[in-house]
Amino acid sequence: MPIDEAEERLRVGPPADHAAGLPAVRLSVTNAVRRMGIVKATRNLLALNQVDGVDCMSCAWPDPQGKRHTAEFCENGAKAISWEGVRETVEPAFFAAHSLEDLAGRTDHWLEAQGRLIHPMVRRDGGTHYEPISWDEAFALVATHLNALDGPDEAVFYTSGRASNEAAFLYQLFARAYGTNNLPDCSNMCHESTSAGLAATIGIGKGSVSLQDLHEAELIVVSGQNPGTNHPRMLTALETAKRNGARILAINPLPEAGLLRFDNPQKARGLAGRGTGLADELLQIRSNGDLALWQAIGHLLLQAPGAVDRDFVDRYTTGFDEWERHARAVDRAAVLAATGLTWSQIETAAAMLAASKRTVHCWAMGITQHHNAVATIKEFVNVALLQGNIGKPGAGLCPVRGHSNVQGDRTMGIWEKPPAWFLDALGAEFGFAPPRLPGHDAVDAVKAFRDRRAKVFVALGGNFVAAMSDTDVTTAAMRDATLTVQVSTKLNRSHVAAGRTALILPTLGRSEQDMTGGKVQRVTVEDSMSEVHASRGRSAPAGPLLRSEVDIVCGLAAAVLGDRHGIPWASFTVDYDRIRDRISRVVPGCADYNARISDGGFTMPHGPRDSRTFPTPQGKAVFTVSPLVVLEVPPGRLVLQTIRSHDQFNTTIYGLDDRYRGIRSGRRVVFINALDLAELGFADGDMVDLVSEFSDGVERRAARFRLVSYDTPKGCVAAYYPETNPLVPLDSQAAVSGTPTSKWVVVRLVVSGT
Ligand SMILES: Nc1nc2c(c(=O)[nH]1)N[C@H]1C(S)=C(S)[C@@H](COP(=O)(O)OP(=O)(O)OC[C@H]3O[C@@H](n4cnc5c(=O)[nH]c(N)nc54)[C@H](O)[C@@H]3O)O[C@H]1N2
Ligand SMILES: Nc1nc2c(c(=O)[nH]1)N[C@H]1C(S)=C(S)[C@@H](COP(=O)(O)OP(=O)(O)OC[C@H]3O[C@@H](n4cnc5c(=O)[nH]c(N)nc54)[C@H](O)[C@@H]3O)O[C@H]1N2
Ligand SMILES: [Mo]
Repeated sequence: MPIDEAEERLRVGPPADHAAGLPAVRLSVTNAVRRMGIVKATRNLLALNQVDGVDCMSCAWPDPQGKRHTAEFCENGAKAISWEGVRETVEPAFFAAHSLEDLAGRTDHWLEAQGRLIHPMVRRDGGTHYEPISWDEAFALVATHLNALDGPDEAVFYTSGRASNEAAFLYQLFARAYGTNNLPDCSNMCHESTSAGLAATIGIGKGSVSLQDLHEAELIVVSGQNPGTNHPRMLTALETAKRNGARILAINPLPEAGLLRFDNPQKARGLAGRGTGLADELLQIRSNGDLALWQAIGHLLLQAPGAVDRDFVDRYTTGFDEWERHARAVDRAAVLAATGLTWSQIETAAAMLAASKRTVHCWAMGITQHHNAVATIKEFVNVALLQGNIGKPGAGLCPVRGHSNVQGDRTMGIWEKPPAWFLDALGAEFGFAPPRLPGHDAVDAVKAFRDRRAKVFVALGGNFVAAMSDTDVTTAAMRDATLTVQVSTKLNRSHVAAGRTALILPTLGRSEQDMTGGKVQRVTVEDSMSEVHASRGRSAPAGPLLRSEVDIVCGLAAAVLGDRHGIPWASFTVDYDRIRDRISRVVPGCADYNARISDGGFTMPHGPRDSRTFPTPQGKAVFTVSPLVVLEVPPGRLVLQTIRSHDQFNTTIYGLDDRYRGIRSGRRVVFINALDLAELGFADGDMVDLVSEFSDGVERRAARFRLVSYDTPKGCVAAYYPETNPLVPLDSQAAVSGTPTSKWVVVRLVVSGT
């Protein structure tokens, strides 16, 4: 990946001790006006997250019920909507002037900063440039390729979590009617471990809380999450909970600003001071120490008077005795080695849990992107079950999702391993026999292209090449595809590292008015707390040729399938209510879909949350036993975690600053403990290359990072993604979920250029 020249101006200052406040408001508004102009900025920002407004695309945090603020958005939501609403457009002339080779030499930031894609483009086999193509010809080209494959499993249909429920439902229908379950999505790299861990224990792969539960909690545990940057509106909920008397326990290797204090920009009081203190305790745990920590906490809770909800355990769970035996025998030395904490710190945490009758457990990527992520999540569940913290007000499990509709996409059937009942319902509704073999997840998809078992890649959004692990392997694999099709809003690495024939199909963003079929259409999304609601774009589309995702999926499906199975693709584009009628008959919990979203939305059913019914094979919630494995790091090596800066959305780099961590004008930094610097013979400011070491014997390298002395546990370093993705081996995956271990990469540092 090319390196930004601006990196030369990289400056490092002290990290912030609190999040948001006045700078956040000022930045979000000036940014929006600069990118969109004042009229569009005002219209878009005021519609964000309002009833009948635009659902923010920056994260999956829910909107408050009832009264909302006039400005119901955060700094990063404003960035996301401004980034979509930019005035710049990428015309066909741009592609005539820039060959693929030229584009390959540009940075990710530069590519996206060119503006909105507005014309369908094709790179023909052997061509050096993208050229314009008509929609009809583009659809026909896809049909020719897909219908010439030896079998439907040679095609892969990827989805990024921004797609609406309507687009996602039709897209999986298209893939399955074509004949494959090859439906990898960004969840495979994100919360897949959560879905696996929760399904195995409480019977449903989704969180069990509402916003109100956070407000009413006595204790909120925030593990492996940086809400100040990635879910800023969660800070408002934490602030409310604090005001109601809650305590907060943060578990994170880094003292993230948003976990420490929050200066609420929506309150006048917040504009002046340093706001509300959030975390009462911060455990600076070593990377991947969480499984050990929660086993130790379980052990201590068994001995704490009144900490166990025996009645809940007896009535609603199974497997307790075995878990108890294992928890009582926990290996203290192993816990201390894995966590890097002292026993008394762990006792403090356990005492906070013991004292709380209503605890919410929140978590994100610091938990899910590890080798034993699924086991860790099951251990959260063990402790929640032990204390009866599921299915009562103020308590529960709260995986905090990333992409704004990643949860809804899964509900709509974007899943490479669909359950049989879903396929039965889909087949019955549309009169065909869906394929039954499980499909490829994200990692398997790369391997299938690498090994030439797959040939055509279709992406509904996202930036697969940059988001995936092992960038060099992924890039080579995708370049080998006979056809890649990207439905996109902005130019990115996946358009450059494209197949031999490559299509870019430009689409409307969520903030734009969708007039498909000649009427105003709305779409729906499901947030992290299973609330489904409508989103309606307001601003004029970036270009006259743009089509909605629904329209593009229907165009592709009609061209590829013709009238196979008699699915009325064209009719869906006339009125999205027709799609929702179909969803209501296929997806449980979606009855009366159209009526209920017109009425402000609804909550998807969730047995454990609603009635303490656990849809597991045993009919009860399941205590599970996971062996405590302490991962070894060879001498002189460090564990790298790959994280987001405050100025990016996944692979979209808005700018080169990370205000909260004291970084300006650069991204190629490695945060490292001062003791490691000294031990390894380096100093703050030195330039190094990172070399990752893995059991396959391959040494992967990423060049030119500046070392930054930082408050991170000894042995644990951090650097930004996607620059570090070349270091994550494709085979380095979480057990069971297959998620790339983006938070556990063993590296050594070498002096740059040697
Ligand atoms: N502005 C903005 N918002 C976003 C995104 C974005 O890129 N920008 N991305 C969206 C998406 S798709 C997602 S999934 C979410 C991601 O939201 P987060 O999960 O908050 O994202 P990361 O930056 O990966 O942060 C991981 C956190 O886990 C901590 N951590 C790392 N390893 C461990 C560990 O072993 N144990 C513990 N306890 N903690 C650990 C890190 O120090 C860091 O604070 O945000 C969503 N929202
Ligand atoms: N090393 C490392 N790798 C990671 C992670 C990590 O923490 N560390 N995190 C992982 C996680 S949690 C995730 S979710 C994935 C993210 O993986 P993806 O979802 O694939 O990637 P994004 O960067 O969110 O995709 C950005 C692109 O989406 C397109 N886009 C934006 N809006 C729209 C829209 O409305 N419609 C359409 N069709 N396209 C749109 C634009 O063209 C933009 O360039 O990355 C994963 N990769
Ligand atoms: Mo994500």
